[in-house]
Amino acid sequence: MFRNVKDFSENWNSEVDSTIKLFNAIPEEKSEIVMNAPGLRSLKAIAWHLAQTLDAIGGQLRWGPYLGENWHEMSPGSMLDVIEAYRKGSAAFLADVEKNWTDTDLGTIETLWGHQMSRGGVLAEFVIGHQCHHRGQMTIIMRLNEIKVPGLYGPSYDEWMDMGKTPLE
Ligand code: NI
Repeated sequence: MFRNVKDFSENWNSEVDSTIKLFNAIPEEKSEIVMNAPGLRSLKAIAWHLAQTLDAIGGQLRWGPYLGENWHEMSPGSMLDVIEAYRKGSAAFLADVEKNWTDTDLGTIETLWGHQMSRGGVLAEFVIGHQCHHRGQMTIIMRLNEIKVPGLYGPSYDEWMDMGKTPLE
């Protein structure tokens, strides 16, 4: 969990950069491929889910909305539209947190979809952890569809190859 706003801000900025790096690697023509099981999301659908997540959480905890009042009725459009919406929403969220939240607020106990946890815990698990979870799914779908995967916490296989090095086993 986060106990101070400044630590969250730094971490969030870095996570947003990573998410945009991943979204930017998805070619439009491959963004709507659905893998071979009924009901699975496409890359674009997962990316759009991440753009909407802050407002979905905010709807429960009285934050936002950051994409707009009608965020739940919006549709994603192109990958570039998704990236723009994600960029706008994540920046608006951070501006709200930095302006209106105190370190003490992060200790407030919240109820989110039946889970009780501190607001700093919500930031760690439902804001950042949830995003990492879906990015992991996306990198698998990307790999299986021959889309180059960017490294986020370290070089990806493709980046090792581009550097002319042998990827770690
Ligand atoms: Ni999700």
